[in-house]
Amino acid sequence: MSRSRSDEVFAAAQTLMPGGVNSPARAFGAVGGNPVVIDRGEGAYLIDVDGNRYIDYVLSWGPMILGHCHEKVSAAVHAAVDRGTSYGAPTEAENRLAELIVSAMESVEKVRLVNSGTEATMSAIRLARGYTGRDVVVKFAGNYHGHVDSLLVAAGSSAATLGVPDSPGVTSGCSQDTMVLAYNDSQGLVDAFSEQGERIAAVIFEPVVGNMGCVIPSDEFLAALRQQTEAQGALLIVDEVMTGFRVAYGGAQERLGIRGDLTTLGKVVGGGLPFAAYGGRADIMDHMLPVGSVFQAGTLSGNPIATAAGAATLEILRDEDPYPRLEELSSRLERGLSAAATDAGVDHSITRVGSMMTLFFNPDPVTCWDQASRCDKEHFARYFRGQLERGVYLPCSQYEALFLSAAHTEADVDATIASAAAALE
Ligand code: HOZ
Repeated sequence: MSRSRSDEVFAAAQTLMPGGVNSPARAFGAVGGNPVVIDRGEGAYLIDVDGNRYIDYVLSWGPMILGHCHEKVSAAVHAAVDRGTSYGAPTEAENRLAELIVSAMESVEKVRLVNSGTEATMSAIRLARGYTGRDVVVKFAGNYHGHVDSLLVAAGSSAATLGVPDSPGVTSGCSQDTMVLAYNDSQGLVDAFSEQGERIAAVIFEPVVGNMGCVIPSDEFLAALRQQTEAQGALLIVDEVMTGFRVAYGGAQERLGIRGDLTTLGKVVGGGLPFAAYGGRADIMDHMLPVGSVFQAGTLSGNPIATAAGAATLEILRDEDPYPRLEELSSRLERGLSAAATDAGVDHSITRVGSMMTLFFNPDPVTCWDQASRCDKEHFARYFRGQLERGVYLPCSQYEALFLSAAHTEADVDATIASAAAALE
């Protein structure tokens, strides 16, 4: 497969942007070689600037649950563009999307629309601190909540992939009120609350982790999160940027039967446009300015094009309910990948929740960062490159989940399994 044009474009990009990318997750730092430069998306596929076609399991790192260029989403975006691209004033379109979010997610009574997952988590943390009058925030090693200074500590995703889980530039002042615990360690959480409970404003967590690969919380851990925060007057922030409208229409909270005080959303909720949101109990959300006094603002917040894409996407998900089919398709891929790895004699474990999944090059089930960090990353890199050469576009890190879309077919999945078998040999 030739990618000469891709290499040319990327060489130019490196002279213009640090590392040639606008987000380090896209650099192939952990797998070697140059990133593929994309020309366009079509349903479940990406086509690069050399004309090569790939089955896409990155899906823009999650948002494109309907596949690329869904007819109705594209039509909604075109119609919105024709009415103006930004007004910086209230619109009916904001109500429409806010209403969809509030009806989908039981724990969200009021919502604020913003532009990125980072902005959503940053604002939710500020609100939690403003509401409780406390400073400390608990997060879990290997969870990633965007590049918020105070949360860029023991962070997953590209921060872990590229070796900066604690980034330079984050001052000790910013991170001194962040307490890092191990995911799925219920006792650790109980101990932290018994020692520092009165100082803890919030616990933020990924209800299904996607940013150290796909990792599932135990029932015991979920129960401890709710009990400890409730008993000690701290807020539970469920970071559903990756899982919201992805693992179920009502997100991980619906799927796992949990309820947070605040929820952060991004990715699917914006239908592929820069859009995110945070919301939760009305009495907490009303602490935001202009009702309350916690500050957060944004020129492009609730942008009409982004809200059009988001609302169209959610309406399709609500009306067409692709989740049962996504479950079947994803389970077929899980079984096929696992069988291919077993047949090739590769030590592995595989974790899946709905249409997000990770094949870990680790014989043990991965339940926390300690275990995730022990994966054979060299082997992952060889597998990644083998799949890419065969036209399968996977996340370029062992510490990211792959995603399926409603546009994927059984034939795509079977082709992926066949190419995995060849790549794993
Ligand atoms: N949140 C994304 C992956 N976990 C990162 C996407 C990006 O940085 O481009």
